[in-house]
Amino acid sequence: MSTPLALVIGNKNYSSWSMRPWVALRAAQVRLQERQLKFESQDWAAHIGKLSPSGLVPVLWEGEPGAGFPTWDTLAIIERAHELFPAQGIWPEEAQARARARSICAEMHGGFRALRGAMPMNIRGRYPGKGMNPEVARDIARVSALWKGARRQYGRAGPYLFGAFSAADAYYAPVATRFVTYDVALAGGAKEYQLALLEAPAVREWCAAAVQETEFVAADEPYAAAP
Ligand SMILES: N[C@@H](CCC(=O)N[C@@H](CS)C(=O)NCC(=O)O)C(=O)O
Repeated sequence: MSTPLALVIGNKNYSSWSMRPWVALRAAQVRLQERQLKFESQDWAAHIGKLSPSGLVPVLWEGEPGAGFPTWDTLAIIERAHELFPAQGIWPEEAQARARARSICAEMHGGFRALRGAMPMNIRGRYPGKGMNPEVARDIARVSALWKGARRQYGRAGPYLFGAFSAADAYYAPVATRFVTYDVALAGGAKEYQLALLEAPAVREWCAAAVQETEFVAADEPYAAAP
């Protein structure tokens, strides 16, 4: 029997970094336990030190969470999962497509700060028009161009960036939900791709759980007063 895997995640409504590997591994049919630590909870305070070397989520554990082998930070988790399950399509199969997918994930990982700062992920929230400014508009234009470019060049075999669902789609799933939350208008191919991404089964599953969560985390809610 192979080593069981567990992913430590935060709130499904707010934690975009948790969403990415969860969706990537779910879409790749990787069997995975989930250990959720809600932000600002006693559970978080009591367990984050043992469950996360960096003090952040997500963390992938091979074996018992807190005792097995941890991999932390989203891109490292995706790469580790790809090494463990090389045939599961976590990255595109063709070498240049795989390189391009890694580029666009790395660009998300280190960039789009204006968009991420002004439009934090909040799957259940609806704040049309909030957060828009010239820097955010530039980030949105770049996301849109990047989506359309990957679709045009690599996406012929399916509805996703590289045809079949891959880690690149998981990386942009929290962006697709932000565009709903803040009612960001997209045109043509970018809109089509956003809708396909939101309909992907793993993305739907995460979002369905996210909208059930009721915790209010002020740090992730710049446009709402605490209830
Ligand atoms: N670069 C990290 C970022 C992880 C991150 O910032 N996680 C946030 C949640 S989305 C977190 O753990 N926040 C808790 C805190 O700052 O105390 C990754 O890719 O996993």
